[in-house]
Amino acid sequence: MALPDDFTFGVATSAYQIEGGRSEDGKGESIWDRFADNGRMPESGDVACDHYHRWQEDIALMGELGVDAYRFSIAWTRVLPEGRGAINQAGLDFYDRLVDGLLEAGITPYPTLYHWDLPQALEDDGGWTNRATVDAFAEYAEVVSGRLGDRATDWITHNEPWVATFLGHLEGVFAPGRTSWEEALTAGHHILLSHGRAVPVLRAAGAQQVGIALDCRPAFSATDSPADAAATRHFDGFRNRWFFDPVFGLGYPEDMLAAYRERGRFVGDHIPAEKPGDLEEIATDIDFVGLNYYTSLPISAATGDESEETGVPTGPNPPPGHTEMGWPITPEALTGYLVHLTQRYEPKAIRITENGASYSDVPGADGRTRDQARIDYLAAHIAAVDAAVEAGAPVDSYFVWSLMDNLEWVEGYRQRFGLVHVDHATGARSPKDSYYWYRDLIAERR
Ligand code: IFM
Repeated sequence: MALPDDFTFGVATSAYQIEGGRSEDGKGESIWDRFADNGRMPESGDVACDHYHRWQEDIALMGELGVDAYRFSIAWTRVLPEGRGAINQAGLDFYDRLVDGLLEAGITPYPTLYHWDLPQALEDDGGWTNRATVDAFAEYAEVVSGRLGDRATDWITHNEPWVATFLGHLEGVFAPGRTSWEEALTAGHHILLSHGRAVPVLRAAGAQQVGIALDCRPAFSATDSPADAAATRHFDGFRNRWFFDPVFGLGYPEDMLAAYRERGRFVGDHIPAEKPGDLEEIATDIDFVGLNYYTSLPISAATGDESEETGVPTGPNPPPGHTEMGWPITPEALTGYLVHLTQRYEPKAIRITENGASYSDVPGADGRTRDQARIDYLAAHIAAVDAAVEAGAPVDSYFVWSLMDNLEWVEGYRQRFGLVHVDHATGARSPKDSYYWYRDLIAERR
């Protein structure tokens, strides 16, 4: 392997997907609590994996796995139940204990400030469409890093702004369920701006490495036709460049601004939410960019240049070459995309902050979960990262999504991404074959 000796191997989770403890110890309501209450999900995260109570068991599982680092997210409403103002010390205490427990186990904590669970109180005031939420986010960053910044050195501001922006504010299939271009472009801009505003706040509290986790869908043209090539370029702008470009100081892509103007998404030269100085703030210096990678897809004019045709989630036995999310398995595109990011943006470092696969294997009569398909997926993608490093991409970390089976948002609990099986009726955890495979890979490299 070309991966350097100090390469970091980790696992990732997020608060709403694992914690449960919905209203415990003063936690406030988030937009996902409300979304679930409104019947927009098959199951809620009220209990999830009950990590709020079982966190010590989960740290022990990570300790045995031998990971270097654990990426988790903070529930904003545990810390600031109303989004800003009164601080809930009990919520901070939870993350304080978690960080101490991780450090005692020799695992580096990687807190992510925002994995989509906006306080409902802020949503009631307009949420991310309201510029005041940018200030609220900076205050939240200050409160959390003020408590954890003496021990947590590696921080991520946002997880997957594309999802929060477009699934949450344009397609309305994720919380908060808004459905307008104007709101989506405004929300996305404020999310990016809040990233830029939070980075210096985190640094002031002691953070040494700060970045943002951007998701991507590398796209390739389904045919050689000029129409499909144009659709692919537009899709890449919509899905990828709209976030990567401003974070790396290139501003919003000119071709997309022109296309959005032409399609009547906004009037004027800039998206209306953008104020002088915003792009400079968004382009604040970061230490790494996180990349969440799962799949890539062919684009054609016929399938559309703004709809994500990644496939229909299935049950067990997905079509060959697909995971149960319906996503094509395309590790080679990861190598290509890492090289592309390196050339286009020259990041100081790239961290694969998520990569993994959904397969619903469960323990057999002997208690063993034979999830060979997940092992194959992970092995192929780690090899793809290795190839990218060989080609010069500065990738220094890889996090499996996910430590354990959890709430896959609007898919509920049926989609299982974990290295550890979770029986959602009892909360019982049991490591799958992939867990032992990953453990051995890490051990062998050491
Ligand atoms: O479960 C999600 C996670 O919350 C964000 N990235 C993609 C994962 C799988 O869909």
